[in-house]
Amino acid sequence: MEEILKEQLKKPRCLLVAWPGDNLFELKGLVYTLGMDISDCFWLNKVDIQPAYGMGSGKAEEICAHAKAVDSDCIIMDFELDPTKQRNWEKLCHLPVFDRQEVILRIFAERALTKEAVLQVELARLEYSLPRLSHMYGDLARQRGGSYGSKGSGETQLELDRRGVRERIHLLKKELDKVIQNRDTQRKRREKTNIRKVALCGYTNAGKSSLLNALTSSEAFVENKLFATLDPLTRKLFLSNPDYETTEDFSKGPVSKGHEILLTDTVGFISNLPHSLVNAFRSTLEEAAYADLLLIVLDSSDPNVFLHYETIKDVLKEISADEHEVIIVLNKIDFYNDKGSCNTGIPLPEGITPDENISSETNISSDAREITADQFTLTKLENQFPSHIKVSTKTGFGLEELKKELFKRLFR
Ligand SMILES: Nc1nc2c(ncn2[C@@H]2O[C@H](COP(=O)(O)OP(=O)(O)OP(=O)(O)O)[C@@H](O)[C@H]2O)c(=O)[nH]1
Ligand SMILES: [Mg+2]
Repeated sequence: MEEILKEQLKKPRCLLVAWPGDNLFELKGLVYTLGMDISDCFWLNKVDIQPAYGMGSGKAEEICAHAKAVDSDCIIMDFELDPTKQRNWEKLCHLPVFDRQEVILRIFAERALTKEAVLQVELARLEYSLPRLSHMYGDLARQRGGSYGSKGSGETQLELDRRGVRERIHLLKKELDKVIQNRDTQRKRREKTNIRKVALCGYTNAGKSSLLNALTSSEAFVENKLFATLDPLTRKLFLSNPDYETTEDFSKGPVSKGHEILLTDTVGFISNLPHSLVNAFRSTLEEAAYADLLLIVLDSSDPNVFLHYETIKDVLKEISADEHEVIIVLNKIDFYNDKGSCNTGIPLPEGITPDENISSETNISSDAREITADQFTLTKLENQFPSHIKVSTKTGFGLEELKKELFKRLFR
């Protein structure tokens, strides 16, 4: 009995496969978020693109044998697998084989809660699945999606034939258009009020929703997993005028007590977001493009924070928001010091610039994550972003300073 229970509770194990020199930290985080275990990582020693498997057949056989030797339930590639290669792999290994795009789609499918997110994710999944509709080695009972720890929204649609799927895609697009139009109307209404808008942007799990909650005393969904937020959530925030109490010079007119602004949380950024998802979430991501100022939230305790920053810049460029005024917020500063205060003052070692020596291996997700906040990362961050603001949404450290800075940037 105990054995059966153990077997049922066992997380699916996957073998990760990457190109030479690839950094697997992101895929690992995604895989943990999906509730899977990693049996091993396999780095290819050269790029040798061949039509059948995307690499030589000898290498493909070696990978299949290794997957079985380390007791894997599936194989995940850190690169894109087209439908034909995917089928070839599955025939060769008799294991499910998929790519990071499918991992991300599964995570999004698990997390979509609101109508818009559900529609967007379903559309992205169907577009991804359409060319993959043929069943795994002829077994009609086993179709893609819905196993390995994810509920796989959209699997009912996958049972439809291609035409059915195309019709469903058409319908979804029409429905989404309505939702997007609705949001545009709301946005235009907000624009008319002339109220300033600030968007929280950052890599997934940096603490954007936590910051929104801490600043506005609201309750956006927060979780130590990737892509906790799929919908933009907007809250009002009152910024007091720091000069109101102290000013004695009213010669330039009355000094206001402060101003209300709108603060919007956004979906977390990640590198190489599948194209279908970039399109699907474009309207969500575009909340940042319409803002007057961006708060770029960085997890200062994550050694990969510099790679995250590069990703943020890329995504902002893609949505034409890279010229916006920004404030860099270094969050999770409590990892450095219980009191939340942190002034390392440690100079960088000679010859090291802030961009160099980026640590490449870490698990960014949940339970498996080891916090390795090291002063070196923080010092590099301080050097790269001299006008940053340090905060901890956990201890409240830095929040008042952040509000003052926001006021200064928006109203002076
Ligand atoms: N120690 C510490 N943990 C924090 C802090 N801010 C956020 N966290 C934790 O970081 C995890 C992610 O926080 P979220 O606010 O969900 O992050 P997010 O950027 O909104 O993530 P996505 O919605 O997935 O993009 C949660 O477990 C939070 O409790 C902080 O200042 N200190
Ligand atoms: Mg969030």
